[in-house]
Amino acid sequence: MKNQLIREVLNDSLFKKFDIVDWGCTTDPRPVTWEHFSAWVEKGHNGILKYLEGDRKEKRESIKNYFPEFESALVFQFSYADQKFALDNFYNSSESNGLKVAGYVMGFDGVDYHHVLKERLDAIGKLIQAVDPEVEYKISLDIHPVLERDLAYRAGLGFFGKNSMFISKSKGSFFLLGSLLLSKDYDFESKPIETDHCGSCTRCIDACPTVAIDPNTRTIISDKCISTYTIELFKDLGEAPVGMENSDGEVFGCDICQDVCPWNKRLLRINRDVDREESKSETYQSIMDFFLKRPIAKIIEDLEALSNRKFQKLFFGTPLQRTGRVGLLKNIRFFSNKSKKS
Ligand code: B12
Ligand code: SF4
Ligand code: SF4
Repeated sequence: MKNQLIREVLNDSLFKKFDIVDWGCTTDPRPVTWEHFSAWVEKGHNGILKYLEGDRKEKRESIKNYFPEFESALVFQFSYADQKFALDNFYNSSESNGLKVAGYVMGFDGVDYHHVLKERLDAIGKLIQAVDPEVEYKISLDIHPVLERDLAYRAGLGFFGKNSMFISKSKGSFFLLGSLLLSKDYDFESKPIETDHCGSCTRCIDACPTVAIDPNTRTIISDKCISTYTIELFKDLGEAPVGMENSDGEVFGCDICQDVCPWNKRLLRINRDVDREESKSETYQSIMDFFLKRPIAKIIEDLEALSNRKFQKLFFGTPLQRTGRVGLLKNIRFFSNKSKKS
């Protein structure tokens, strides 16, 4: 009975409201790719991402290490594909200054998805608790010690691409994953495990400017990845990944290995008639106006003149806060130096 009522809560209008393009469930707390992940860390491929080592690595071996009451997970795919494609239209326009931020940055009106999706997941958790007050839940959203791609795989939502992205045949890869870990199993119908759909394609591997994809293991060598350098490295230590000079203005995150993927191109093609407008939100526009439309020299001048505190205030609640003023200056100077050299 409760199963039925909760199933009714998880309805299409809720999913539409929250940009959820697919969802699934799994009851197994143990990742099937644990050995794969562990070997990646043992090889040191996590690089500067020290939070994936030691205890925090071990915790990922079972969801029960994070949430002992775990009985099932509801895994959601939150799409930002439309805003990503609108952003690409902007990059191709004469208004663009040539700098790029990753699609997910602008995908939630310029607001940090950790805030937006946490609210959505909490709202769903509360709806479930309204039906079953005894159920407890915990959120898994990026920063929690859960192998999220593995969880989504077990929920039958897609496959692991050679670019290491979790890909859905019908939704591409421009979505984020977020899950509700529940202390009960409602016995929802499960989806079959998806098979690999990369075939002989190597487009992502060929397109990665820094050769960060290890084709044998389908993993990323973190320190070579532009995403790591531009988001996770907050100081200017003078060493950008070799090959970054061949990238295309990526100053916060990188979408290159997804842009070339046929599964995203297909999504764009089948939805070609969708009217994609840029968000009108103030936060979105403030990032566009400051970073993506003005001459690069002027951006550098303004960032140099700002205090760290003022920067944090200006970009409060956006993904850019993570890297901060100094980290962004490092990234933007890289492209300024590059264009001076060429
Ligand atoms: C650390 C991290 C990073 C690191 C390392 C990325 C990486 N690929 O390992 C850096 C900073 C580089 C990064 C970059 C990005 N990230 Co990130 N990141 C994470 C984080 C926190 C952990 C990932 C991790 O453990 N990596 C280690 C590898 C070994 O594990 P994995 O990525 O889960 O990959 C699994 C599959 O590769 C699988 N597998 C694949 N092939 C095969 C083959 C065999 C035989 C087997 C057994 C297994 C297997 O096994 C792995 C272990 O489960 C997750 C959130 C989370 N808690 O999981 C987000 C996450 C993976 N990131 C995400 C995003 C959006 C990005 C970026 C697109 C952001 C951007 N635009 O710049 C890029 C994409 C780069 C890329 N091509 O992967 C999303 C991905 C959503 C999706 N559709 O896949 C996640 C899930 C966050 C979220 N909640 O949505 N990220
Ligand atoms: S995100 Fe960019 S740098 Fe990282 S693996 Fe993909 S293409 Fe290479
Ligand atoms: S570009 Fe090709 S090889 Fe890479 S993830 Fe997409 S389908 Fe797989």
